Amino acid sequence: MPSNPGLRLVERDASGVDLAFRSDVLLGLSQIQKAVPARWFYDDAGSRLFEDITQLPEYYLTRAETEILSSRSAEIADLIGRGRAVVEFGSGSSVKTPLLLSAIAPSAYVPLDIAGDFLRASSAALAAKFPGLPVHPVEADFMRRVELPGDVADLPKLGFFPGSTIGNMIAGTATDLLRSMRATLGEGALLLIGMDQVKDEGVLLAAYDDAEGVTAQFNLNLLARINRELEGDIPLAAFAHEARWNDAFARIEMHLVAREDIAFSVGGARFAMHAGESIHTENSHKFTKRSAQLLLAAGGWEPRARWTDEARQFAVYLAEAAPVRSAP
Ligand code: AVI
Repeated sequence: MPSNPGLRLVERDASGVDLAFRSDVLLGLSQIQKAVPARWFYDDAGSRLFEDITQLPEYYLTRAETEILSSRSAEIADLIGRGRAVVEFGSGSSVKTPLLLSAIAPSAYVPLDIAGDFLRASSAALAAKFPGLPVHPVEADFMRRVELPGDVADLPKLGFFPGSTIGNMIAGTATDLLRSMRATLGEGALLLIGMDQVKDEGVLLAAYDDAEGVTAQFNLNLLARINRELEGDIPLAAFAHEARWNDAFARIEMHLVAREDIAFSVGGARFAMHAGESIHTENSHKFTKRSAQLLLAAGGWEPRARWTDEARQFAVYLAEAAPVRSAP
């Protein structure tokens, strides 16, 4: 295994329990507003459910971003130029990544992901689609600076972070991530990033509470995972999925709301909830032109171009690593 300062191995106890998962859940359930970080949604079942979400009629994000990448590919390619090494933060989508790579003739592709199995499978699929393109998967936690493979060190870089995943972080974490990306990619780098837009509340609520109930299953799978992996006995039927618009923070919040007074245990610890109390499971921030610009600037990136889909629901930004300055 290559030495990599960004690498975070999954630490497990003797019975195979992921220690970070257990500590996040036990700590999160002990707070006054119970909360579990959204990154724990994505076990195998959760990842499959998320794929299903991206196909839902109400979940416009994936379609809108794909529309931008395909309809504006010539302009995007013109601004990026040829020969950059594309560094994708995440394992890569089977549709969006090939769209970008076919448009810009890159010199290499470097997907970064902490989930090694997923990373290897998606890298192999991509290498088969682009014979001749060097593919260097790196198993790493990209929330911190990652040392890229020597083969791409001297190439100009393009970071790619689609899907509006940046919206799943609160402002401080999102800023830290943008700064880590800048440190990973270095001087002269570009970043192509998807950011979902503030829009009609009804459209947003439907996207996170679909008629078929797939998003509800995705949310409830977190409790099923806790029961499976952390010896929990949480009664799933006692919880209802709820999507809320938090206007002060311009974000959709997902909650699991107790339908009745309940008590349960996780990993030997006891918890109780009153009817109506919730576990906060996700934030999905939405951006305006100004708030997106401000966040990118705070993270050390200067926006160079912005594209939206026809219905103006979603935006893709191209930003350039800002020179390090000490004056305002
Ligand atoms: C991965 N992320 C950008 C999705 C979102 O829209 O915030 C996760 C998701 N949660 C519910 N539906 C989709």
